[in-house]
Amino acid sequence: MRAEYSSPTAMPKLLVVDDQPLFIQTMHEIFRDQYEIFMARNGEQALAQAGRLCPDLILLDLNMPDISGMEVCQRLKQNPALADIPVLFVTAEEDFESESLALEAGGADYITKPVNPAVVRARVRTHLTLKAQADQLRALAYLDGLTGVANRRYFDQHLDAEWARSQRHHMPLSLILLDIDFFKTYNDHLGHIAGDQCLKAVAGALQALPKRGHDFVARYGGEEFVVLLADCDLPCALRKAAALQEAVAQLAIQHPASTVSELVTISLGVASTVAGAAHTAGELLDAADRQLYAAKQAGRNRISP
Ligand code: GH3
Ligand code: MG
Ligand code: MG
Ligand code: MG
Repeated sequence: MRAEYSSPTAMPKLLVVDDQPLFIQTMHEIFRDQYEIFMARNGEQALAQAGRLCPDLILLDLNMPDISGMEVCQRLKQNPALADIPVLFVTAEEDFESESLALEAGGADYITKPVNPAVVRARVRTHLTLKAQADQLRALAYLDGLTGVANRRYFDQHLDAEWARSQRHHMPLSLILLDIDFFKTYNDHLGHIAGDQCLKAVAGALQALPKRGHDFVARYGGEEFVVLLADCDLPCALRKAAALQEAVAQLAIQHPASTVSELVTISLGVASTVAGAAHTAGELLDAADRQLYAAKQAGRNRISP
């Protein structure tokens, strides 16, 4: 799942794929007032454009000289980053066998040429609405409402998947658990609204750090966050932890009630599969939790080990 959604105010992006320039022209005339139109003349171009633009919807011809529309659709559906884009086939093939195969391949709809402008418009609108609703539901299910980072449920799923992947490929996996220091007194002194703003700012700083391929930030609970680092050993994770601590320091949020700094600080616990020899994903989490506790005990605003 992508954690980013196109803004509802932006014009939706339509990718029109057809080997006939005249057909692309027709679609352009039908849709240009409501959507941003991109075009591709063959399957290869379609896949490249889809990857680059991540369009909101694709109108896809079935018969094209190089890669067939069917294969383009299958390849889109195999790519997790593109699989959710609705693909509407638009074709002169009127037989039910082509139609059922196209729907089997993951097509959301099947429209026959010559198209009726009102019908194709209505179908496109329907599929865009369904897509927007699905995106909203996914955001509700997987993202934390306050901070916008992944929630605990998404993290739990992701941890299981990354644990399995690291075992399969014999790669290290590391985890950083971090917690805002003296956050209760922050709330007590400045109020809950300021507390919420502080949580948002900290989450934003964690998320904004440059990421390697599979780094994953989630809100673990209250004022606790977790960062999962795939293919990263303990020294790598400790460097990342130092960067996170520095990123929060750079926010320079005043904390009048803290006894370790005049600014908001975090404590971080780091655990890694190789160094800690955890046998399950749960053991890795427990190890990071023990390290976080150690960082708190040692005086806060620090990284353990
Ligand atoms: P420590 O340094 O040991 O972590 O102390 P602490 O005060 O940060 O820890 P404690 O667990 O006692 O307090 C956590 C506080 O976080 C209490 C709770 O009200 C606050 N908190 C949790 N979630 C939210 C939230 O969504 N918004 C706000 N404003 N506060 C929250
Ligand atoms: Mg064609
Ligand atoms: Mg705390
Ligand atoms: Mg806490």
